[in-house]
Amino acid sequence: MNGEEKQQERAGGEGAVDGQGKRPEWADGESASSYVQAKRPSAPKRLVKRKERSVADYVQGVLAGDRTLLAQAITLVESNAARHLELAQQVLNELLPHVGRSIRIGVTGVPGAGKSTFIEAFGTFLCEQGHRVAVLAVDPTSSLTGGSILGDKTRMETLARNPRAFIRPSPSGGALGGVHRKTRETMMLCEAAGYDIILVETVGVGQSEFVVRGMVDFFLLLALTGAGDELQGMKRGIMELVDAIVINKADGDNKEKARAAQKEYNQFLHYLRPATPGWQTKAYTCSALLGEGIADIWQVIETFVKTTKQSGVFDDRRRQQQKDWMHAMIKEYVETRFFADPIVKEKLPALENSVISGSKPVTAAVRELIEAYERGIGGQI
Ligand SMILES: Nc1nc2c(ncn2[C@@H]2O[C@H](COP(=O)(O)OP(=O)(O)OP(=O)(O)O)[C@@H](O)[C@H]2O)c(=O)[nH]1
Ligand SMILES: [Mg+2]
Repeated sequence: MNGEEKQQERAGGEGAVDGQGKRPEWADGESASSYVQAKRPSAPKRLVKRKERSVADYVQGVLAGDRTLLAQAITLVESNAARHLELAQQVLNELLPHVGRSIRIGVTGVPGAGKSTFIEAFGTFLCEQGHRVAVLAVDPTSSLTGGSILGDKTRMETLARNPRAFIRPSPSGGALGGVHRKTRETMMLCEAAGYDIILVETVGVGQSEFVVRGMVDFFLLLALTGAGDELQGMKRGIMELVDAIVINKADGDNKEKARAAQKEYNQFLHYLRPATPGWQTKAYTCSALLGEGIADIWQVIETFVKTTKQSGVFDDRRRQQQKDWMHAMIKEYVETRFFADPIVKEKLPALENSVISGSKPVTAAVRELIEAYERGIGGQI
């Protein structure tokens, strides 16, 4: 058990459950907007026993950099219970003036690329440079498998013990949209607690890359040698999203191959539209295991931040990200409301059948359903 888990354990509260990879009872895997349905799970005993903290407790604790309170505040924003949502939003509102002053870095790559090893080496290096580092995760698989990419804290043992670092396993959020909100809000809490570098790890599958691109300043792809195969395949999409490609495991016999891959990637990148205006995405090599090339990558990121802050691209992106996040949440909310509506539930199966059998055009069926829904809402007001 590492330091953070011990602290959470001592706290004996919400924080304690997460470190063990178990779900709090009230985190029932609903999407973020399901509070709206006013489904209110009964309070679990563990929470009743301890005096509930006030908004001021959380705010003061987080601002003071108290790790136990930070962990509990994160558990609060991760909760799907309606009363926790209200409290969490009050806490976030108070902390708003203290968020945003970090560099947010996303790390993606196929399983086994060395993301955890890289974050361990990179995070430790940054701590040595005087930074405070928070490590979060967006895990598209956790809702399916019950696992967590940061469940394997053993691979980040050194960093987990570092008092300047804070590692948080991925939230059990159900739909990716829910995970998205939770990770964004966790990021805000970590910033308010004084962490000036936020590292977000994600496995490069499905939609998670887009989600992470939408919440970070700098996005890094960890790749392996054998670039040729990847270049042929669908990896092109991800290459257009990232600000750097780092070929990991450039050590031992693999060193030469890594250099060759770097060259190949660079040639290919030359023809792609860069992910960030005014910044040429390039390939680099490193050995996360030996810690080689890690300092160089930090230099690349520092140059990126300087360049994009000067050009205004850095702040533009942050503003756009806020707006996109807002729109994504509205969509999620409206969609949940729509499909939970009794009229929609009643009419949908028959309309689906008529579309499948070809007796009604899709557009007509959709209009009929939406009109019925809107009439229903009209009736309620
Ligand atoms: N030789 C060498 N091995 C490495 C390097 N980085 C990681 N590895 C090894 O590669 C394996 C996978 O590393 P992880 O850091 O767990 O990879 P990951 O991308 O986090 O994997 P998932 O969490 O499963 O997605 C481990 O056995 C590491 O020891 C490196 O720079 N050089
Ligand atoms: Mg990992």
